[in-house]
Amino acid sequence: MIAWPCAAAGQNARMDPDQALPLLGGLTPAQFMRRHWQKKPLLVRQALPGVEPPLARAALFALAAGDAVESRLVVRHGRGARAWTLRHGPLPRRALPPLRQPGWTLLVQGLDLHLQAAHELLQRFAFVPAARLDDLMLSWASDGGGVGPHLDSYDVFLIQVQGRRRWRIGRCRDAELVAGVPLKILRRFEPEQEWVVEPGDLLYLPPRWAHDGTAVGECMTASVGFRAPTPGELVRELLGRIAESVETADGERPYADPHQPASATPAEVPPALQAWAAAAVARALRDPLVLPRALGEVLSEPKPHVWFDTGAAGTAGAGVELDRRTRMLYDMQHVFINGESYRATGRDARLLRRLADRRRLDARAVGTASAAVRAALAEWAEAGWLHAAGKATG
Ligand SMILES: [Mn+2]
Repeated sequence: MIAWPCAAAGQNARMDPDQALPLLGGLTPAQFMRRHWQKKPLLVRQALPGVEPPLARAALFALAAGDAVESRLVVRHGRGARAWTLRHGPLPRRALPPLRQPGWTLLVQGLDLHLQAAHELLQRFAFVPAARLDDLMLSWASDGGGVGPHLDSYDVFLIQVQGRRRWRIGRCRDAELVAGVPLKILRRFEPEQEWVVEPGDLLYLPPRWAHDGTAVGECMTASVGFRAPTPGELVRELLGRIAESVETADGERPYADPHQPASATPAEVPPALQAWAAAAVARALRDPLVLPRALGEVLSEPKPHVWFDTGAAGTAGAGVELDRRTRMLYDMQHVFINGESYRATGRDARLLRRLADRRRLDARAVGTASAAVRAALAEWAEAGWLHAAGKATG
């Protein structure tokens, strides 16, 4: 049943930006990124011919009943503009309407963390940097189901995996929302284009394109989602990380003011304290590697509620493969894995970058690794962050 037709072809191979892909309707990833990414929509008929849902309806419903995944139920009651209800999971089966009741949708987030097939589908989009890739969501809808016309702040690839869905899309001229509903539904939506998609079809939408998808009979749609940090989120996380390293580095000596004169204006912040604060912040950022290191650690941090199976079998003599939950990134000085950073240079760095890009190393490559790299691989295997190749849990 788990049979993305993509599982074999090109899996874990190096992504060639100049190779035309059926997935992109014959465009190369380079052309797609230039012409469409963050710019304009693209509909590809039969991008993934023969595609099958990564799991059956009953299994999706069962997953939504547990608290391991983030799930939502959206129900439309009749035609009224405000007749929508939203419920967050866990969603036991009895919380879901009958299958024959039209107009409802179940959405399950982060399927790539739970299912190898979903992870592999997400990896088809590795022509976008991993730091930007977020997750694979799967939605099931009864006839007429959808979440209403809306905008997203992120790019999305919508893959029809079962049944048919009518998509209507348009530029957003008016972002005003319908008041008094638990969903963000556009008050005025003027579709410019409309398609009925079938299994295997793919629709790419840039951020802030209005869209409305309605199931034509029951259907399933997979969404490849992206992440784009806002300055507020990112600065908070970066400065939090940097603060931790400052605390351990200089033992936190408090401000001292042996030359403070007696004050006639006690409410005034002492200029010496202002200067000291500015110097402390500048000192924390003085090392030019501090910021890129914190960034890599933040970007490679696993999502909340991600747990690895520790103490797995050793990888001696075998190739290695990253666990599907592992986030591994690098920059010119570091390798980052699941929120931790390592300095790596020369041959070690080349090998670890290859592991990060392709998510696997063959036995020969592991055999040439230095003692330091082999020790790191053993530690990561013990932590459940990688496995002997071919033994990835499915
Ligand atoms: Mn959307």
